[in-house]
Formats: sequence, structure tokens, C-alpha cells
Amino acid sequence: MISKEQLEQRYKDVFESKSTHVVRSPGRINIIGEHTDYNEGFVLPTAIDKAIYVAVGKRDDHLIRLYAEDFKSYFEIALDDIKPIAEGWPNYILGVVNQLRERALPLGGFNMYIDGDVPLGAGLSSSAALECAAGFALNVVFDLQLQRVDIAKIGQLAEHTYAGVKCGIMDQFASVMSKAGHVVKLDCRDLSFVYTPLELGDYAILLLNTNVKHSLASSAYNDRRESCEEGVRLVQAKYPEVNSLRDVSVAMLDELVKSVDDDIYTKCRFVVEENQRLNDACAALERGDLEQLGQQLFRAHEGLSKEYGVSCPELDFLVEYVREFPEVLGARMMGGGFGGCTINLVKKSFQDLLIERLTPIYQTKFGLDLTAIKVVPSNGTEILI
Ligand code: GAF
Repeated sequence: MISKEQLEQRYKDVFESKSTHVVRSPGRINIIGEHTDYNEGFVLPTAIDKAIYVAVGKRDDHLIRLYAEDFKSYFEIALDDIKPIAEGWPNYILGVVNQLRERALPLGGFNMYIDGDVPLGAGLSSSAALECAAGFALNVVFDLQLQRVDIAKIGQLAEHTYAGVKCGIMDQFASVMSKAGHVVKLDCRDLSFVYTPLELGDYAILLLNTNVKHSLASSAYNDRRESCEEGVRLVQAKYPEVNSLRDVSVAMLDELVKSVDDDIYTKCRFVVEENQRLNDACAALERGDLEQLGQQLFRAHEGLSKEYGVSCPELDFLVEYVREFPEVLGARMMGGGFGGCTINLVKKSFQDLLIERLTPIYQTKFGLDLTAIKVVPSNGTEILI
């Protein structure tokens, strides 16, 4: 947690003026429902107690000046010159600004100081948190009258256009809309949602960060999305009323995709089954059946690894290792994949022992540090007052 006073002071040091607002926008976890959001399916995320913070203030000119504490790096551009840069953190903010300008909203120059405690590249959506923090802050500073959901959509489009990842809406939605102590069951088709209390009794959510991030993750992500869209096109040949994999059954895939392209078939079937798993997991959570919930997590991992092909040896190892322990009810890779964290449902009293045992084994096997992160379901984006 970084305090408002610290952020205001750092803004003052960097820009030699006073900020007017400080915004906190959190990272997220997702209990289950992976790669379903861009297929109009369901997801079950919530924000965590790790966030991106921005302090912001208007300028008298039309310049945007940014400073990212993590990279100790400045960036400056005139509002009228906005375009994506080759790569790097400014794109997430520039992408948001670009979206606001495309909507002809009245923006002026501003300074923005950025800090945070969401581990970067860990699959906890630090980029979505940054987009939402920036969108939320600019909404307040320039009185743009945007709703929270608009800010999430703007963040998603920023990611598509300025970061080149054709992501779904889950990460941005979770960052702005979450409620402490709850998960959000979000229907990504119409963005209707319900909050469900995350009551885990003697169990807790523990994240294990592989500290692996594969450089081809973005293109592999976009490839998966294309495979899903191709599967839908094949089904539409006979069922034109189908819009997305949400409308597709395994029987339809068996009939129309299997013999045409086995790889597309396997990936599409994973998505259809993942939606079903999410519904089963929600029902288990509602009746307090944590064992059943955990089983769904293990099954989801199998699918993500063997069918959807978005895991990696480090993630597979972590999930296999924890399977041995009765104190771990479930585990799976989380988020887009190819690195990042596993999410584990672990008996509270066993967490530290598990971390202690696993850390040296992981280090010996992969030559990498393992980082354990305990998270608490938290509120979405807010102005710090
Ligand atoms: C990433 C994306 F940004 C999300 O939209 C989602 O598709 C997720 O991967 C996989 O479920 O976090």
C-alpha cells in the first residue's frame, strides 16, 4: 500500500507543482474462466490488494508529461502528436488518451506520476490496472462524465490499439468494478454481473509467481483468439445464428470442426468446457463445497496446458507439485499464460510450510526465484482522499 501523501510528495518532487487527484486501480486474480472473456463467456475475477497508483494534475499547455517510478523514466508528448511508441509503459496511458480523443472528449495537458505494487509481468494485470488508473484519473480531472464500465472498455481498446493485445474485458472490468471480499461473476457477452462472497473458511488464495514471462506471449494470445474465431466461422456454415463460442456446443464442434482442423477443434472445445467448469465452480462456491471448487481448478489447468497450450514447464511443475498435498484443494495457471502465477486454494495453516518446501526445489529445477503472494479480494478503482 502506497499512501496518498507519499504519492503527492513524489509528484511534487518530479513535476515541481501540486497534483489534484490520486487514484488507485488494482490488479486482479481470476478464480476460474480463462480465455473465455473474448469468446463472450463467463469469468470469475476480483481485484487484489496490490495496485497501480497515479497522481495527476492539469497543465496550462497541451503537453502530456509522465513519470514511472518503477522504471525511473520520463516520457513527454504533445496531445496532438499522440501515437503508439515502439514499446513500453507509456503506451498504456497514450492508448487511453487516444481513446478519449477519439470520443472527442475535452482533454488538456496533464502531468502524471505512476507508482504501484502490482508485480509486473506476473499475470496480475498491471497493464489493465495502469489503463484504468489513467482513465479514471483523467475522467475526474477533466470532468469527462464517464461511467466505470466506459473506463474499462476504454482500457481494453487501449490495449488492443496501443499494446497490440486483442484482450477480452476481464482485467479492466475487474480492476474498476470489484468489491472487497467478493468475486465478480461477469457475463462477457452483455457485461451483466453478480458479486459472490469469496468465503473460504480455513482456506486462502495463494499465488505462486514463476517469475517467467515469455516474450511471444502477446502474439500467442492473439493466435488463440484467432483460432476461436475460426472455429466460430466453421460452425456458422451450418448454424448462422451462432455469434461466438458462447453459443457453441461440443456436439457442434464434433460435427463441424473436428474433421476440418483438429487443433482448432481442441482449442474451441477447451473454451466451451471452461465455461461449463466456471458454472460448476460457482455452484460449488455458493454451496461452500471447496473441494469441488478445487477440483475444477485442477481440471482447468489440464485444459489450459494440454488443450489450449498456454502453460509452460514452470507453471505445470508448480501445479503438479502442490497436487500431492491434501491441504491444497486446487491449483492452476492464471491469466493469459506462458508464465506468471499459479492460483492455489490452500489451507491457511499450510501456506508457509508449502512456500518453504517449494522455493528451494523450484530454484534448483529452474534456476529461478519463486515468489509467493498472499492476496485479499479488494475494491476496484478509487480516488484516494
Ligand atoms: C489476459 C487478458 F487480458 C484477459 O482478457 C483474458 O483473456 C486472460 O488473459 C485469459 O483469461 O489476462
